[in-house]
Order: sequence, then structure tokens, then C-alpha cells
Amino acid sequence: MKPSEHLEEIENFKSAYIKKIEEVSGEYLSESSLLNQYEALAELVMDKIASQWAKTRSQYDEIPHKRVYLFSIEFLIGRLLKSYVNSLDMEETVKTAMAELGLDYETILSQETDPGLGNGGLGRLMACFLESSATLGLPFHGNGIHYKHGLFEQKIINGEQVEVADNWLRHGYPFEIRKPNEAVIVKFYGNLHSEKINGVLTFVYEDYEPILAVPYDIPLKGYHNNTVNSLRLWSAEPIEEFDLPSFNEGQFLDAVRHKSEAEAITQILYPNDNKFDGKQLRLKQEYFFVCAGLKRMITRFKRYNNDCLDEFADKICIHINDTHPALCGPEMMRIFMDEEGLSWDDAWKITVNSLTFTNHTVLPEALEKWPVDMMKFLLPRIYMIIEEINRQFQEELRSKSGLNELQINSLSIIQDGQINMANLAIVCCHSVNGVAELHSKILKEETFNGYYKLFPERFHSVTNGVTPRRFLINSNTGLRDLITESIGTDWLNNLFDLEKLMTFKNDAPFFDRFNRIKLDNKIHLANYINAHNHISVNPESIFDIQVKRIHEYKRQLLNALQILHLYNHLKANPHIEIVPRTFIFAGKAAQGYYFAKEVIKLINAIANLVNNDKDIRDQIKVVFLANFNVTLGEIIYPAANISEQISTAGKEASGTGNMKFMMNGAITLGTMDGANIEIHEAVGDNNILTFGLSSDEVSHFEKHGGYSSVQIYENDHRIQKIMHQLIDGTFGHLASFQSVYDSLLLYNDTYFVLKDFDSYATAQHHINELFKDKNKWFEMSLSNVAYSGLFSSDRAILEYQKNIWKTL
Ligand code: Z15
Repeated sequence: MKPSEHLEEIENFKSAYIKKIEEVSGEYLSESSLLNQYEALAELVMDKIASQWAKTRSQYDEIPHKRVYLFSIEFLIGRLLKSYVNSLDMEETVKTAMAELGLDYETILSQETDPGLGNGGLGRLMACFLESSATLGLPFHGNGIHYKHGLFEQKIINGEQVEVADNWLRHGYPFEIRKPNEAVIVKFYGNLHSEKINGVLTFVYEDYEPILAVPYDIPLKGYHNNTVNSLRLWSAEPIEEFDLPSFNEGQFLDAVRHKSEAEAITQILYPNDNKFDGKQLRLKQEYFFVCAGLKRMITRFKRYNNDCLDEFADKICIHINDTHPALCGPEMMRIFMDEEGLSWDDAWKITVNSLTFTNHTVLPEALEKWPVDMMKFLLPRIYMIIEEINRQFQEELRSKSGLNELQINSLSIIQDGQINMANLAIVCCHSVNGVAELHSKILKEETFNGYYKLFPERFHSVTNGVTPRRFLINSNTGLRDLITESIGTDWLNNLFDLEKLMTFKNDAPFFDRFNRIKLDNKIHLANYINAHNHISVNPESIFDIQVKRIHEYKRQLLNALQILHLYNHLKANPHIEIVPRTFIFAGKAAQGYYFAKEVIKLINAIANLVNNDKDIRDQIKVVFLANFNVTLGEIIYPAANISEQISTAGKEASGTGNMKFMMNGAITLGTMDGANIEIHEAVGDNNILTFGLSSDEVSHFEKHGGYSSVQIYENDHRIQKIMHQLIDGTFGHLASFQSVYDSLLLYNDTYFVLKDFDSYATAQHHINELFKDKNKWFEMSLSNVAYSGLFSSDRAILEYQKNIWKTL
């Protein structure tokens, strides 16, 4: 763009904005509230996106590529306004226009809510996938739930987590469009009976409760292109608004009951991550968005394919994100047979050929198992189909596989009165994949070994990725500009290009700027910490960060205990000088997860002890930041020196925070778990710190009843000391961490915290030494940025296309 055109664009934008302010507020700019200023900007940007949206839709219809529909019960999309502006390549224009109007762009952006429609990694991964596929120009759409209340907001009061209901729709949401004319009906409960209709035995479904599913569409804009895809979120509503005054009392109560029962379905996101909580309402949610999404999609497909379903599986891929949407299998069978009149065999072919499945965890407590009785009661026809899928599958095994009855039973979809949803998904889908190499290997060799032996060709692996637009380009603008000035702009479209940065490893001016950018990012985070926690931290200290859901297997406890030990060490040796260290934590614990909440309490208790102890002379600081979400992550990742990825080996399927930190130049301190293994391979042994048991060692101990934590305790004075401190009044005479103590010593330390303690502490000490060598540290940090190309979700999407969806 010529400078004169740019000036004109700014002027046009300013006048359009002034007009928009009046439209949204009925006031002049000078009188308008901050919220109105944000709304006006959001609407102006949405206008631009909407016209590209319409165009993308019609282009997809003209040249029909195979479409991918991603079904997921969570989509953690984060704030969108800045993403839209940057993807439209309008950052300069909007920033300048706002400044010339006397407005602060950052403050306006901060008015946007962060839709918390997911718990953690699983939902955020889907958002990264949607962003990448739009950026790659692929027809790829999301299907999920329009929760009225997303994940709770976390407050920390007296060192403990307090949950406050999320209300992201409080002021309305400018980036969604409600589509009432595309609503569909979803049916629950009721009875089935068979009847001959025109001589054909048919199942008649009666006395069911119909619920209206209304879609809301959110546009997903590609970066610097014209593609706009959709995320469709379904909201539950009562089927008809009754004419209330004319009702008698009984009907009135029925109507009110129906309304609130309908709305309950999409009222709230279940706040568990990696944990199955078998509530009937959750099963309702799962079927609700599966049924609505499939119905709409099949209707649309028929309209564009002369009512013929023959080519369905060639043109559509339905991807199941974890087992939460696994009812896609039986629901497709139901629609194809009961509504479209196909035979079982024809319906089955289309179903299996269009479905693919990603598993995201091997933790047994996360694997979904629904009671048969609940399924039968809530979804009688679906249950009947599941039974028939299982019966035919077992018949086939009996006739072909040579397996004995015991083996056949172990593969059954229905076991001990429960429906094993992973088994259902594997049988109904032609592809199953894990999310990192180690995870996929465990799926094949352990978790789903029986199925792997039957269908080896179904098993794949795609290592997760994250979008570099959100997690580097838009959130670390200092580093973005340095990279572009150093290696040009190709890296924006191909993250592997970052490898060129290695040519700067001996470049003094680059070294200075690289370090200055990290320092500025740390100052930014330090200011945030000061404003929110009233703790002053030293931006020159090592920022050592662990942010993620609080979970025993992620071992925030190991981190906390090591800090306590370091504190003891400094107290006992007052002359010791260490490189100052700021330990930062953030993350939510599920409301009902007692142990995880105790860990939050412990971290805050340690923070209190350490931060206020004069003997420590500010050499260590501990900070727990409240309410970790996508927005806070965008401030944290760019400011990190150390990325803590310390899960018990074999438990973290992949991790994606590890990739976000790496892209921003943090050095991983991690176990050989999940995608840490690929990070290690990408950066090389010198640019990562690994420690702890391998997953083989962990599973060996597990097969032999665990290890003896008491024995470790008896031989390690450091551990004896910290264990006593948990219960001896160190944190005040009311604060005792007996349950933490017991889990480690009495219940034999299921997650190997004490077993890995020594190796972890050694690695932590090593960091202290490494950081003193500024050149060495710079090279490590630079290598992490330079070799992060593999961890772009663009690469992940391309692999899915090639190996799983066969759309390449
Ligand atoms: C969740 O966030 C993940 C897996 C699950 O089964 C559920 Cl229910 C929630 C996470 C994994 O724990 C994490 O390792 C992985 O990186 C992420 O999914 C995306 O695959």
C-alpha cells in the first residue's frame, strides 16, 4: 500500500468508527463509554469479516472440496478482536486511527470477554486447529455447545481458590450470529415400539421430549487471506414459547418446567479436565450437539447432492475430538436408517468411512463409561443401535478373528453394565490417533492394544501443534518484529523458516535486542503481577513458570516442594548467592477436586513464607496468578525463561503449553513425557533440561504395585525436612497439609513426586549455573524459537489432511 493510500484508509476508518459509535450508543464519541467504544470497534471489524464470510461460503459451494467437521464439546477460542484486526492486516490502521481519535487501543481491546468454553488443552487445541485451517484456506468447521456459562472465574482469597460464575454473554457477544431458521429438534427420553408400516418393520419413537437446538455461528478468519470458516455452537431452547396467561395452573407449571429443563442442557460447561463425571445432564449435552450438528449437515449435504447420500463419505469427514462426541456413530446410523431409509449395511459403510477419532488421554479416570440404564432411559433408540453395533462386531470377531470368548469380551463396547465410549469410537471410526509419539505408542501397546491387533491400519499419530499467530505473532510483537527484520516475512507462512534465526547466534546486536525484548516482556508481566498480586518481582530474575490446569499428574506439587527445599537451603546457608528466581504459577482446579485445591493452598502458603522472609533477600519470589485463561497466557508465555513441563512420564498425552513457551524462547524443564520428547528431539540435548523416570520405568513400577516412597524419605534429609514442614505449623498453626503428606507417604506417592525429587532438584540447580553464562543461555533460548516450526498447528493440520482425512 502506498503511504497516501494508507493515510486515506486511516481517515476512512476514523469516520466509519465515529459513525459506528453513534449507532451503538446514540452518543457522540466524546460522551461514549469504554464499553461502547469497544462494541463499535468490534462491530466495524465484524462488518468487514462478514462480507468475506459470505464469499467463502459461496466459493466452497462452487468448488466442492472434502469438508471436515470437527465435533468437540469444548472450544477455547480466546479473545477475537485483535486476531481479526491482525488477520485483516489492519493493525497499523486501527492503532493509528484510535490514537488519532484520542483512544487507547489496548484498553479498548481489554474490554472483550474471553469466552471460557473449554477447560484446558483439549478445547484450546480445537481453537488452534480452526485458526490454522482457516489460515491454510481449508473448508473446516467446528461444531460444539453454546454454553451460557463457561468455565468459572477463579479468585484467590486467603490463599484459596474461590469460584465465581462466568457470564461471558453479560453484555452480549458481538462476534456471533444467531440462526433461528436453522434450528433443529433433538429428542430425549420416551419409548420405542416396533410396528409394521407398509409391510416394513419400523421403530416408532413416542412420548419423547423434544428440545429446540438453535445454532450461533462465529466466524474464524484466516491470517492474511480471504478465508472465513465457521464455528457453530448449539443452544438449547424450549420447543415453543407457550401463551402463558391462557394456561391453567397445571399447564403453566409444566410449561415453566419444560422451559428450564430445556435451557439447562446448555447452561454450563462441566469444569473437569481429564476426568469423567457421569452426570446425566452431561450425556444430554453430548447427544444434543451431536444430533443437532449431524442433522443440519446431512440436510445441507442432501440439498447440494440431489438428495443422494452415496458420496457422503467422499465429501465429508466428521472428526470426533475425544469420546465426548462418540455418539456420532450411532446417531449417524439412526439418521441414515430411520430418517433416510438406508439399510444397516449401507448406513454402516458411510458411517465408518466418514468418521475419525482422536484420543487425548490414557488416564483411566478420564475414560468415559456411561451406565447402560442411563443411556437406555435417555436415548432408547441410540442404545438399541449401540447394542446392535456391538452384537455385529462380536459376531464378526467370532467368525473371523480366531479370538476366544474372553478376548472377545475384553473388546466389547458394553461391559459390566457400562458403555465404553472409547471402544464405541474405535469400532465406529476408520482412524484413531494419539496426540504425540509416546502417547500414540501407549495407545497401541497398552490402552487399546486389543484393537490395535485387530485393526493396525486404523492407528495413527499426529503430534499436537499451536497457532503461531496467537501465541507468537500477535502476543510477542517485539520478537515478531525482530524476526521479520532478521529473516524476512516467509516465516509467517512457514514456521520452519525460523531455523534461519540460527545464523544470528553470534550476532551481537541481535543478541542485545533479543535479550531486551525478553526483558520488556518480563517487565510487562512484572507490572501485571504488581497490579494483581501486590508482589514486586525482579524482572532480571529467572522467570520460572508453570501454568496449566492443577492436576496431580501434572505435579505442581513437585515444583512447590522443590521451592520449599530451596528456601530451606538458603535459610541454612545465609551466605549463598543464587541467581534471583521468580516462580510463577497459574491454573484452575476443578471445583470438586480437593487435592488440587490443597496444592493451590500450599503454593500460596509457600509464597507467603518465602516472599516475606527478610533472610531470603528477594532471591526467590513465588507468585500464584489468579484466573488463568487464554488472555493471561498471552501475557505469560512471552515473559518466560523456564517452562515447567514436569508431569509423571506417560501421563501427559502431549501438552501444548510446552509448545507456546518454546516458541517464545523459554527453555523447557521437563520429563520425557508427551510432546516434551519431540521438543527434546527438535532442539537437541543442549537446549532443554530433562529429568526423572521414563514412562517405561513408571509403568514398570506401576505393574509391580508402585515404589516405596518411605524408603526415599528415610534416605533423604531434604525430603524429611519438607515433609515435616507440611504438618508442623511452618505455615501457621492452622495451616496443615496432612492430606498432601499422606498422599506422599501413606498412600505411596502415586505420581512419583518423591521418586523424581532428587533428579528435579539437580536440574533446577543446573539452571542456576546455566543462566549465569549469558551467551550460552541466549543460544539455548534462540534455539528454542528457531526449532519451534514443527509445533505449529499448520503442520499438525497438514498431517491430519494427508494421513487421516485424506483431503490432500
Ligand atoms: C484435556 O484437556 C486433555 C485431554 C483430555 O482427555 C481431556 Cl478430557 C481434557 C488434554 C491432554 O491432557 C493434553 O496432554 C493434550 O495436550 C491436550 O488434551 C490436547 O490434545
